[in-house]
Amino acid sequence: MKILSAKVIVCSPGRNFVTLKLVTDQGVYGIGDATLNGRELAVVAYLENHVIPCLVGMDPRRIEDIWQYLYRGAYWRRGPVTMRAIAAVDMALWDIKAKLAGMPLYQLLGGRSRDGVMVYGHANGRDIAETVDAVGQYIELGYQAIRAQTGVPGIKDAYGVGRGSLSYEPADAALPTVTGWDTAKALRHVPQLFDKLRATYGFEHQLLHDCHHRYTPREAATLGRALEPFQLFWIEDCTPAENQEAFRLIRHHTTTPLAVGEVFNTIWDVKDLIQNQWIDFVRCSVLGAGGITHLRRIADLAALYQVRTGSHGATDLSPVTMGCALHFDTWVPNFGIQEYMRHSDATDEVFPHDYRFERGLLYCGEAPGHGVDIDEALAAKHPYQPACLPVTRLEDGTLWNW
Ligand code: EZ4
Ligand code: CO
Repeated sequence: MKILSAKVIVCSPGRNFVTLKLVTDQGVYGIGDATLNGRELAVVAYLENHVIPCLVGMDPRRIEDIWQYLYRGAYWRRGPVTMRAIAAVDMALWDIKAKLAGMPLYQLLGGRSRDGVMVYGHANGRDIAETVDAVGQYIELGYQAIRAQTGVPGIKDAYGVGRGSLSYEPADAALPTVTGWDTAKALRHVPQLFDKLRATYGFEHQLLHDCHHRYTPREAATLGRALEPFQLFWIEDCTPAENQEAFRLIRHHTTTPLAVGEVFNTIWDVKDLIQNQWIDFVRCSVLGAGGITHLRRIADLAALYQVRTGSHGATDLSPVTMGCALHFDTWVPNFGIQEYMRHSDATDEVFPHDYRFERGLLYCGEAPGHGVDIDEALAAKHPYQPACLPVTRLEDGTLWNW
């Protein structure tokens, strides 16, 4: 059995997606997601110039060997471009293998560990009152877990705040939008949001908050302590994690659960965090961390240290990644939670899928494979639109972490 051909499909049904399609000589095909938000065309070039020429003619059943070939064989290891290209191939190969077996993907991973997958939605508002209303809307939709972000007085476009609707799309312009940040203001304001949310809705629902790499370790520890009375499910990316040891200080000063990992590419990015139990949730995704083959290694390491998964699932991860993630989450024993930022109707139409939302849980389908396809004719009607993530500057003009 051979990979006959491969192609990269770039489309923009409301936002950009890069999709890989692998076709075998037996007619079975597989689909993978290769989207790298704001840097999409770098992965397209990597796949077209450096991966696809090697893949054609290979045996698609050799998933592990192909993974090693693309990782070790590149000599240049890791990084978001390489690892997303590998992830796309890996998703497509698992899709093919599961279709050949006539089974939904989770069966190949080891079978079902749960009925459905708890997801969290994104509530946001320009001020605390708007965010409280937005959380209420998610509760009415049946969500059990909700991430809450709010505008902060004196900060221009604080992270995670949309422009008048429930969802928000950070990659909003062809060149980066400039947003603002002020840690002192955020540290005073964010605890007031969660105080109000608990006073309004009680403690039944899980509440989460994304700090988006903005705080220093000491500031993050201060925030974690201030939020302890409100019993959050986690604070996410509370400090940048190139230096994993930065989490030691935070961990030793607060019992608020810590989550990190959406920008990580490999197990090496989380090794110290996991082995020292400095975090509670590892947020690597199938797309970001080299596909199912590599993510299961991360999850297995995490399980040894009672760290649970909390897969990244923003709108820049296509329905293909969501399909793979839900099969993975349905199997993985140390599952924590799955992020679920709903895709637009236009995106859902381009990527027909069989997962479904019910009472706060997502359920993967039972179709053979990962259950997500691409309608190529429809995709062709949505051509690529350059779109960048924003940058952040402090009040004095200093560039900060977006
Ligand atoms: O900013 O995926 O938890 N979710 C997030 C996302 C990220 C985007 C970046 O492409 O932090 O909204
Ligand atoms: Co995040």
